[in-house]
Amino acid sequence: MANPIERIKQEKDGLAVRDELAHFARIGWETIDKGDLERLKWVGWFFRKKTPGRWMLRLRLPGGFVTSEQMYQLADILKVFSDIQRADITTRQNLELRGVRIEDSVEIMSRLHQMGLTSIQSGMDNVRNVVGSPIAGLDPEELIDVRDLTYRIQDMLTSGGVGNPEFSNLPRKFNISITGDRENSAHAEINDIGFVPALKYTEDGRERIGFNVLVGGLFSAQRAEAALPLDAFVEPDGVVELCRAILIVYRDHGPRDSRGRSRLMYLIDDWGIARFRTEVEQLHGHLEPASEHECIDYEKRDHVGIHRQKQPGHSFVGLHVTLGKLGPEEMIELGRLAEVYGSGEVRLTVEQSVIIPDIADHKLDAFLAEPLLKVFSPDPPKLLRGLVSCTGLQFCNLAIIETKNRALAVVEQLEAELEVPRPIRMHWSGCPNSCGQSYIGDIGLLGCKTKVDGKTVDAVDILVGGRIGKDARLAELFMEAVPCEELHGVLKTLLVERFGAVERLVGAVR
Ligand code: SRM
Ligand code: SF4
Repeated sequence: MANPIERIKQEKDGLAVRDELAHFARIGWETIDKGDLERLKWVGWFFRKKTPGRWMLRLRLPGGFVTSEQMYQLADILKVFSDIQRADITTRQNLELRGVRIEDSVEIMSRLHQMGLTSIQSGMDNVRNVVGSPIAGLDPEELIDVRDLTYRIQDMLTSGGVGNPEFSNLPRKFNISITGDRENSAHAEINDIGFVPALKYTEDGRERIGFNVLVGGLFSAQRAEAALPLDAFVEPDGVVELCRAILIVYRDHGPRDSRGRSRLMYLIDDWGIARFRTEVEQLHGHLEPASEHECIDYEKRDHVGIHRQKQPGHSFVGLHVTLGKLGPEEMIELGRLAEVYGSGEVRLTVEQSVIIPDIADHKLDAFLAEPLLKVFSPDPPKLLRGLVSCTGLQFCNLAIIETKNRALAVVEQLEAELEVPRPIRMHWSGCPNSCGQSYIGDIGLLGCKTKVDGKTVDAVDILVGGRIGKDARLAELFMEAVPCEELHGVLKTLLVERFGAVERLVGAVR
């Protein structure tokens, strides 16, 4: 029996609402029926039950690349159309614009189109924002600059941003990651397809650079699973076609009965990886076996701070954006800094922060003295530096607990009390869906409820031990249903006992 979302899609394809926006803008949010409220996510418009009438608009920014001009224009959309004038950097290197009205959707979409951006197919049963290395083209040690590939994958998925019915009815959401650096900077292992750099050598010793391919990674309320090797090596020119073949196999054969077991990994469970590979080969043609020389050599960095680029005399500087929250004035300022000191480009990271590339040595001191860097620091305190959080109760329809404000309050308190030897990646999610990527945190938190003295209170499951980069592995459950009231004490003990934190001397500064 088809699940309710499958029925909605059978009645009318999600992408159909693309051509009906003027109608929805005219009739207003109160009159839009339930099916269309879901379908509007196919064009990036998310109805928010918490703020009826004020929607969230999720963009697509492959690889997290944004120009200064786009930052100015997006800030202007917030100023003109949003009541709360806020954007959030997401855990997929993307932006969500908050507080916008469907009544203004035609004008907003036209503005997006004019600035070369799209929000198409950014939600529901589509391929989400393609994540990639945020330091592509800058990193002195990268094997492949993946910028062009992130755009080519997106163009294939969305027919150049206008929408592609070929991939608008997948069994479920689908995530793609591609990196050419040696640190797995976009977390291949937690994506449905992950491309990681690898080398092969021909018989005459010539080096071939390409990617090994992982498949089936997912987090959901039911399951958290790292992707499996497909045993395939592909050269850069073959990436787009391999994505297409995998997607067609998933689209045509993926399970659709239950929303809870319809991600790609469930098809791989049903078939086994060997049959899945054979089915992909039947569409794609012969797949070359994976390379033994996979090039994830380092612990992943967060890219915060000053880093030398491959271009002599230039650096990229990573700025920490607390919990990914941006206001229009800050967006304008980021755009201006990128224009004045860099090359007019801002890059977003999966840690919900930003990178300004291409800063010439002679401009670096002046850049570092800019007032915005007091807010978006290149050298934040260690616990704050590793803090990531999903949207949580403030706006999310599925949230069980409030996240961002709570996460910040706990970290500030801990930061005042403890000296930690290194940044600790603390990843918060307001429910078990793990949008805040809790399973890759040193410490991961998943919102839930528990009972204290007969009263239901906010709580978290605590995960520990996620590792990223080389030898990535998912975090494991450490404590269940810890009431948020007790969280400070529990985290403090955990940081001391497992992460080498020590009490600060009274009055000590960091
Ligand atoms: Fe997510 C649903 C926010 C990354 C797993 N996610 C939602 C919704 C749409 C629920 C809703 O309608 O309210 C949330 C919107 C809240 C809002 O107003 O912002 C939401 N997810 C987010 C974001 C914004 C979290 C953040 O603060 O950064 C991230 C947006 C990424 C983007 O730009 O596209 C976000 N979500 C993720 C990730 C992480 C990732 O992609 O690396 C995951 C886990 C990885 C995965 O998908 O395998 C994730 N979100 C989910 C799930 C569970 C999926 C499943 O298979 O069951 C849901 C619930 C669902 O789809 O039914 C969900
Ligand atoms: Fe919402 Fe849960 Fe995702 Fe957080 S993890 S954004 S609360 S669905």
